[in-house]
Amino acid sequence: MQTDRRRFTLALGGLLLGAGAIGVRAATQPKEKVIKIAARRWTYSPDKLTLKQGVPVVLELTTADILMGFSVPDFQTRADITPGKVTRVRLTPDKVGTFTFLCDIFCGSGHETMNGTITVVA
Ligand SMILES: [Cu+2]
Repeated sequence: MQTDRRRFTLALGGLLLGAGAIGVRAATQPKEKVIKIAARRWTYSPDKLTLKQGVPVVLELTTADILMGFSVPDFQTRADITPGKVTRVRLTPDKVGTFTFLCDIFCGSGHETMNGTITVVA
């Protein structure tokens, strides 16, 4: 009887220690990957990204000249890229494939072809 209770206490202690270790691991997870994208008339650099499905990233968008847009219709994500500012967009791709991102603010004669692709791999 006594032995059983001690064994139970030990097991419970082990569980609590385990839970504590998991908590610490969660708190020290690496930061989200940051990808810088520089826009200018009428390109994005880089214009090809490869991301992993389910892994969140932060896109840091800047523009070298005028107001631009950044839109990824397949992920219902868009933002304005304002001169002099860094615009941060968090994206967690939830499906595999190749998807287009594009400028959705008219910015001049090359606007219609200002785009790039995001390839999401499993
Ligand atoms: Cu544009």
